[in-house]
Amino acid sequence: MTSPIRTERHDDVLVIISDNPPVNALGAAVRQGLEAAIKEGVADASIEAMVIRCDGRTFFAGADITEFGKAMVEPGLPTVVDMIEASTKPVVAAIHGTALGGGCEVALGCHYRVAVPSAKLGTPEVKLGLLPGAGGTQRLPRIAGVKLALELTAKGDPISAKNALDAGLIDRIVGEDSLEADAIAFAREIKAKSPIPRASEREAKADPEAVAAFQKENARRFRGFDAPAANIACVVKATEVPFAEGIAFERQEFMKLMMGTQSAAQRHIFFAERQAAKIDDVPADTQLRPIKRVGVIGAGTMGGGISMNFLSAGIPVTIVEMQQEALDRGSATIRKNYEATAAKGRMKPEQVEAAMGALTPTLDFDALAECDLIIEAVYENMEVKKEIFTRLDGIAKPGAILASNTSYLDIDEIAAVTGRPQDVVGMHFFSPANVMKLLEVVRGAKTAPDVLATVMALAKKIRKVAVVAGVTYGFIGNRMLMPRQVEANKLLLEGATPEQIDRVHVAFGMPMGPFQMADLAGVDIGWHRDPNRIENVRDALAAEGRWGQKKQAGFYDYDEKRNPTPSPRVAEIIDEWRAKTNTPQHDVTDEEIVERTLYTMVNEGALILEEGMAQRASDVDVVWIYGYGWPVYRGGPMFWAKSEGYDKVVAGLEKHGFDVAKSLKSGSIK
Ligand code: 3H9
Repeated sequence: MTSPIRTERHDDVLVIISDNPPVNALGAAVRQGLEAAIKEGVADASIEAMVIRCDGRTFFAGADITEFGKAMVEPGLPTVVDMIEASTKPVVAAIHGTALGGGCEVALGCHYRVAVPSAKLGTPEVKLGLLPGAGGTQRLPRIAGVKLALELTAKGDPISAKNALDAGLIDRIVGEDSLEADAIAFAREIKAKSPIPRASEREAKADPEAVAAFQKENARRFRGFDAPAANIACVVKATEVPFAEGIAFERQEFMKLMMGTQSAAQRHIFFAERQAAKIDDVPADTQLRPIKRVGVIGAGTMGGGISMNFLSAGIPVTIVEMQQEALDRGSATIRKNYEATAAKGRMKPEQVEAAMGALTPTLDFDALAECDLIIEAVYENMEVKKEIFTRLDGIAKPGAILASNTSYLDIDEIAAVTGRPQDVVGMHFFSPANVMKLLEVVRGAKTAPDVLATVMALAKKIRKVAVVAGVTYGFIGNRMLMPRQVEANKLLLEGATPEQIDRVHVAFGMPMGPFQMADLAGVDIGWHRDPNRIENVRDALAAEGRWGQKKQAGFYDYDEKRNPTPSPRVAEIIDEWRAKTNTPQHDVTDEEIVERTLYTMVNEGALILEEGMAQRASDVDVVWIYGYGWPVYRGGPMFWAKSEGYDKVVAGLEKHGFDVAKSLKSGSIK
């Protein structure tokens, strides 16, 4: 097999080039090639400096994650990085694309770094439940200081070339289209400089105040995760002990994380997210339909949020409403949201104007005729949706994709009112639609493969994680939410409190429990608004005006800052309902809450898979991670069930008399 590493001589400079598509991951062959190339450069008397660069779309994007958990093939990445640093001739990293993780560590092992303006550098290992394990935690604080090292390692977000230059992480920004030539010229400038700067020989200055401030600032973000604390500990260690000792500590912490369940879960999600984009019976090279303009019907919260996704990606949007007032309100909300983003410095004023300039608000339904994709985002009512799709069928251009944002309703029934059911698909965005990353793409019985492929590709463009779901009530996410809701309500009557149930969910790692979620979304949602028809605790709360946070009263009482406290009135209402329904009480344990509200979701997920309503278990996991805030360190409900042990989950379900899905019982979930 030919090596992915080749060398080219430019008189006194040896250029070492990696060509390992798609992202130049540092697999065994790349590491072996790098080792050999450095040896070649050091041994050759005519070579005075070396440049390392990559072909293709990016500099090394990190260690090869597919090798994790398998036997290590020598040389390991730490050895390669040390060897680069130990070179007696200066080595320059020439960076384009993203120098991530092990890729960034290779660059830190080099004596100098140059990058094109569009390049990014980062150590995202923490997002895989890991830490930079090839010397990154020890070299970063030595080169760029403790503060930036903490930001990069414990949060994992990359920084731009400009910021890297300001922080001393790179030495020069070079021409976007002349990386190699500029890197060679740079190598010639520094080749005679002595001594060769080696990160391991520098000192990392302690900054306990910065560490304390960083921990405090990010406590919420890090809650439940093991890896951020390990990253912080390694960076602090760099300021306390000699380099070699720091490296030994880094290795020990890296191995601990690598063997743990959190990293396994986070790596599972990394691949699950990418796998979700693939549709088993739709070839990857399916010809896509061009989407130059998107139409959105409904300028409410959902329609506005959906529109923002496309506007932000530079795709013009025509938004249609029935009343001028609603249209104006919708457009104003979009502007307000963009301006709020700009105020936080995350958007430039001209970008706000560009996005708003691409928005065409109109009352004229016929204006949708020029759109290539039209998304209906009106309220959940089948008759209304059918009427809209009948009208759309009459005006949309041939080949336009007609999508509904319904969260529950039958896409096939909607498609059937059109003469083009092959062009109809569900696009279920999650609220707030401009923020939440999940998109459920609902495949109808007749949805054409190229429609699916186009929507999946578009999802990536608007930075969503898309998952294909079949036509089933609530699709994947909301269908699994239902058993959780039913059981949580029953548990209230049987003796649990909203606080206990929510506490168990938050301790598990969910952003909030079912009752906190009800209060946030609105207890009145789904209520029939008939004060004479009160069928459960929730109706009773709604009938009393306890609609949740917006009324400062729901399952909890709230102060003006929306801090919740347990409500004596809610306890009374629950008591009344216990009496009314003659529900016997017992001591509800936390374990029972887990079994009845979380295991039941797993069971529903298994049924969804058995019915073919999701393609694979990892898709179900992606839905829950990106749509509902399931803790990523538990890898999604199906991964979690597997790591808990299917037997344990089955026993927990059977204990409470649930019918267990066949595939869960036999452990054959895929
Ligand atoms: C590490 O470095 C540990 C060290 O500190 C210590 C070692 C001792 N390995 O995302 P895309 C695949 S940990 C293997 O769709 P994009 C990916 O699965 C690593 N495969 O493209 C996909 O495959 P497929 C730290 C990888 O342009 C294909 O490449 N580094 C790796 O949207 C295309 O990926 C990271 O965590 C990998 N490292 O985004 C960076 N990376 O086509 C992880 C990607 O079969 N990578 N693949 O589905 C990324 O963030 C993005 O892939 C990147 C490109 C931004 C680079």
